[in-house]
Amino acid sequence: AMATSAPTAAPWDGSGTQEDLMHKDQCVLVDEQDRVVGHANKYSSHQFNAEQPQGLLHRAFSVFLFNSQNQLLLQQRAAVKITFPSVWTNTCCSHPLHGHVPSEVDQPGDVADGSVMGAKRAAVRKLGHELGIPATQLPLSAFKFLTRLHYCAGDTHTYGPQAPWGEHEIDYILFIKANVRLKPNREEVDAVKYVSLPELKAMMQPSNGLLWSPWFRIIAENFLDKWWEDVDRTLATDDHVDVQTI
Ligand code: DMA
Ligand code: MN
Repeated sequence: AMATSAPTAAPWDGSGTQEDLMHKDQCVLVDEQDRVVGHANKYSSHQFNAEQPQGLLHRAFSVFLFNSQNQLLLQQRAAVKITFPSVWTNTCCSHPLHGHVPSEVDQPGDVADGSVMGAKRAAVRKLGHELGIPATQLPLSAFKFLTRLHYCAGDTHTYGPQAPWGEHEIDYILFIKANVRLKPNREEVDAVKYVSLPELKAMMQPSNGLLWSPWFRIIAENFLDKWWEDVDRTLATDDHVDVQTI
């Protein structure tokens, strides 16, 4: 059934089933230097098959939202998500989309000066869609862009070694500190939880049996401690900003 939904002519309004969104959302395709090379819907860009064993490299963003006590908001993805269902992960992840006005597609200069307004606009849109956070509580100026990560991971946990889906992305990391109202969308999110760093470490112990997204694991294992150690400094300075390396 997955291959039969036709894209609709209606303007995107954030609604629809997971399968609709797989066809409507137009991801931004990039090369390894993060230069835009085209666009493709979420369905084709995330397909892992003989023709494209690593899918199509595209842009994404990952938001890490902290409350006033510097606790990180985690989400457990909904069981109905087609890619990476039921895993725990950072506050919100998605893709800047092609064809939105104002644009969600950042140009090289937007990365060089750290502004990445396209990624930030996409983040506000998706924090609203997934978690019901009002845009008024998420000023674009409150987001801090840290760096970009390039990673590739098949959804082997859900679908086995021949997973038909996966992620292959250049992921823009965005930090924000804000006290927000939450009204999770059941189509997207099964649970939310604020945690301190020690609480996260305990939660990630394998003996707990919880599942984690591959991108969150990579970030948690390699970067998160130093970014989270002093969140206020991470947000207020460029100490942890790297606009060069991908
Ligand atoms: C994709 O997130 C982005 C990353 C960084 C993994 P997603 O699958 O949650 O996107 P969407 O909710 O738009 O399907
Ligand atoms: Mn993706």
